Amino acid sequence: MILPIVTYPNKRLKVVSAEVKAFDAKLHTLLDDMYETMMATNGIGLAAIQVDVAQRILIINLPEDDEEGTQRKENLLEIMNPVLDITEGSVTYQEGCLSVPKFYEDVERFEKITLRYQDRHGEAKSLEAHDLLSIAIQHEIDHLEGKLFIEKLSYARRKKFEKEYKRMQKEKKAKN
Ligand code: QAP
Ligand code: CO
Repeated sequence: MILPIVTYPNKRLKVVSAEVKAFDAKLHTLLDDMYETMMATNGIGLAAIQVDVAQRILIINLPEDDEEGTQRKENLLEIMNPVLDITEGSVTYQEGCLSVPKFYEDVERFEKITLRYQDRHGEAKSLEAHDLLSIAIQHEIDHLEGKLFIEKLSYARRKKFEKEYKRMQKEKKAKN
């Protein structure tokens, strides 16, 4: 089932998500629905709070490195209760977010991270990530803390964003 995406400035996005404790059929249905929702909206990463579930759940499905940039389900990462262990370096990448549609801006992140988490069965896992995967994980972990990438912008860029975003919302309203 495709779920509605919560978009900025909805205050639900500011909620700090709670630890996942039940690794049951309900969680699995949510993970499947999140995947379907992400695919339907052309996303590469999604946190549960973006579909209004305040639990520490995120999924990531990066496109292949080939020309088509196909997303393969076997590359899907399902991450519950993530903890960053080691962080290194810094990179800047032009980020977007399904909850902030049609807006992209440069954000600085750690280049390399080491992560502990649980899979859909509650099994402990760990992962070393760099490049786009590292960026995506950090972006999604921020959602679990109620943070959006636009909060990382400079004051001037944030103001420019607010102005553009408001104008876009007005245009959308006029069309409806
Ligand atoms: C987070 O972002 C991310 O504005 C996932 O109109 C960001 O999937 C991971 C999207 C940067 C890695 C690097 C955004 C789709 C998707 C939009 C997304 C839009 C349609 C964003
Ligand atoms: Co996001």
